[in-house]
Amino acid sequence: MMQEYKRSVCPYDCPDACSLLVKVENGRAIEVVGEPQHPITQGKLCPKMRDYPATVYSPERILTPLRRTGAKGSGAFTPISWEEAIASIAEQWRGLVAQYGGEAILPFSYAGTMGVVQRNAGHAFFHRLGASQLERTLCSPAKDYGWRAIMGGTKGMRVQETAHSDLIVIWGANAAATSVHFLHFVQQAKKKGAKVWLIDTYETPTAAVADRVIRLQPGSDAALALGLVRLLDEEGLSDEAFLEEHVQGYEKLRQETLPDYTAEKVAALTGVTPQEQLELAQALGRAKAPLIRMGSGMTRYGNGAMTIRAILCVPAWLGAWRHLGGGAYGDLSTGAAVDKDVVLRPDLLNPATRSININQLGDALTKMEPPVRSLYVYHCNPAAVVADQNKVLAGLRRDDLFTVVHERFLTDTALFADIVLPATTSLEQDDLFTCYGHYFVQRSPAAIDPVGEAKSNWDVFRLLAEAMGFADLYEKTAVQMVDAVLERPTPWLEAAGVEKIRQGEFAELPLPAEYKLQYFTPSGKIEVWNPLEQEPLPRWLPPHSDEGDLWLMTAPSVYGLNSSFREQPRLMQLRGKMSLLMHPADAAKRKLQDGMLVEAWNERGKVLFTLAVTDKAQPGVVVAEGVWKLADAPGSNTVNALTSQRLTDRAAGSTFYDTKVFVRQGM
Ligand SMILES: Nc1nc2c(c(=O)[nH]1)N[C@H]1C(S)=C(S)[C@@H](COP(=O)(O)OP(=O)(O)OC[C@H]3O[C@@H](n4cnc5c(=O)[nH]c(N)nc54)[C@H](O)[C@@H]3O)O[C@H]1N2
Ligand SMILES: Nc1nc2c(c(=O)[nH]1)N[C@H]1C(S)=C(S)[C@@H](COP(=O)(O)OP(=O)(O)OC[C@H]3O[C@@H](n4cnc5c(=O)[nH]c(N)nc54)[C@H](O)[C@@H]3O)O[C@H]1N2
Ligand SMILES: [Mo]
Repeated sequence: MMQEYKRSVCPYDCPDACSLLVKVENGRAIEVVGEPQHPITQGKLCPKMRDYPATVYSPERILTPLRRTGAKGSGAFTPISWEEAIASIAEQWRGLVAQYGGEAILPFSYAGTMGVVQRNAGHAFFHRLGASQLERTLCSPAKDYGWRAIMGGTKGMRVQETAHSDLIVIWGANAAATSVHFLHFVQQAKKKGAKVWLIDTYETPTAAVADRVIRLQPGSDAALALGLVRLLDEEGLSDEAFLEEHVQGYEKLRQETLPDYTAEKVAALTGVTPQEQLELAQALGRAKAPLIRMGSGMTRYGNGAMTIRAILCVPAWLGAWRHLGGGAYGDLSTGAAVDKDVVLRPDLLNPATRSININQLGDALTKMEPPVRSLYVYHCNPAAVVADQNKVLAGLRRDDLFTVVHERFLTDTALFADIVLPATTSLEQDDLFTCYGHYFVQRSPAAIDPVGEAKSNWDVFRLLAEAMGFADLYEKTAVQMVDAVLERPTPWLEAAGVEKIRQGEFAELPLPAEYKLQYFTPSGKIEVWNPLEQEPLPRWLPPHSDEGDLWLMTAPSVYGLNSSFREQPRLMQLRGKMSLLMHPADAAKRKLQDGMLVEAWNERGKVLFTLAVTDKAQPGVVVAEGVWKLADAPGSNTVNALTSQRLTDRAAGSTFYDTKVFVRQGM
């Protein structure tokens, strides 16, 4: 019996980007474990990845290309060969390009796999084709924008530093679901006596690690942050020397903004009592190394970027950056470590081609002129994960839309395809991973052969390029592409040790000593006042919000990742029913009972849920965890039928949480 352990990296869209060991026996992956030597993974995996072979060898994997034989969405398909599939796509596209130009075709991808080569495999192809561009702002670009507006190009903190903090505020992150390895460092800090505060809109599973939970009104965080800054001043807890030396415009914020944020006004906006505000301000002000870990929750609103700017005033006022373990971080940016242009080929892009925002697919497919006539979806499931589901589905139903979906499973999107192409999982493909939650880089060689006739993103674009007459763009194999990226190391990657990475070891990108006191902004200071911004000072802005008497939080599930992981029955069992969490007072007001079928509705749609009455929800805010598949839903829609195509204040991001609904008994 041939048995060996192979190195791999978790490909999912998660800040932890775990290093994996795959036990391969006779060519089959029989077990996947976390790499014990990796300082972040620490040998542990989340509940989703503990049985990754159940995903890889799921009986639901698509094994061959398929052609649609019934109505769109019906799921009637027949197997075809790769030759036939590629030839049909090329024929359709040649016709569309000749008649309407390349812009009639829209590529649609997001983050099914995070690797440098496979994630970006289609860019060169679609640039050359002259296809419409996709503005990929589905996740949390407002968070990055807010960071840059205050901190410029300053790098985020190393997650390991969390262990040295004595006061950790987890702000708008359900880390128990979305970043369990960050929680290792929180636990380490707690062992040394650190206190943990959680700021969220409901009592999430992360509350289990928190000493204090603050539940605030959705979209109100900027008011809380500015109120805290004002209280720090009032209590004499501000670090004047730090402000003087390192913070641009702090006097302006003091004079022009802070007087508005009295504890009473903040309480009215946020629902956080003046007493709680004071306790949090005192805890922050008295801590030696206070740390704020920012999730994405408060950034998926019409005021998302401004909210981050306001929150980042708090560590500046505390001088938290001086101390090991102190400061703040959200997503880290390691993208600059590798020269992605080898893959992305921006030189092939005609910048005049139209650009379509990923969050506005519904409008793009139903209203846009000249129309999108073909959609090519890869490693993304827009029918489930993109806002305004009814519009997206209406678009996908169009008979004149030629849709191709490259997928591992028959997702809600794949069900609408004219042609489905089978995709490999990460164990079956070569790639290179940077990440957004720590500073490690690692390559991930294929550990097993493709299951069935599945092909990787890169390999499909090789075939398509050949069929379209530009094979020259895709001469290299995926593994040669990984090598090509590593052959042109940036100085930062060089410093991590390229040879090690080439050999398949993980390596950490180094940060400069004193990195928390060097600010890569035009002034060299933390720019609380940023003259390049239309609004140079942060303030609380109202979110978009809708008609509706309850806020709807469309939060992540511990047992899924966006729409992924439905194929593992164990995880689906742990997830339970597709529920709506509601506070007992809200349920009583509507004469609703636990376990009842209820309908959440607003101007965009209605979705049936099983009601879960719980005081984990606060009055006025209901919660739906996870993105479900239509077939598993009690009604004919899932949660994104309620969310909107509106964008964030900056960076054109998604506003999933900026949603209100009415709720009544369902039928
Ligand atoms: N298990 C699991 N892991 C995942 C994912 C998943 O779906 N499931 N998704 C992955 C992806 S794509 C991403 S981007 C990351 C996301 O990870 P994070 O960036 O950490 O964001 P979330 O954990 O989604 O945080 C959302 C939290 O914010 C809260 N929230 C909503 N509105 C507000 C508000 O106005 N103020 C405050 N303070 N809180 C608010 C929500 O209730 C929720 O608990 O996680 C990744 N990991
Ligand atoms: N209501 C609500 N909606 C949300 C969110 C929310 O919090 N609430 N979160 C949003 C966020 S933060 C994000 S990032 C998006 C994520 O949205 P998506 O990027 O669409 O993520 P997934 O739902 O995980 O779907 C990824 C798909 O890619 C497929 N896949 C995986 N690997 C490969 C591969 O190598 N090749 C190919 N071709 N396919 C592959 C998987 O089978 C899966 O169906 O969802 C967003 N949608
Ligand atoms: Mo995301």
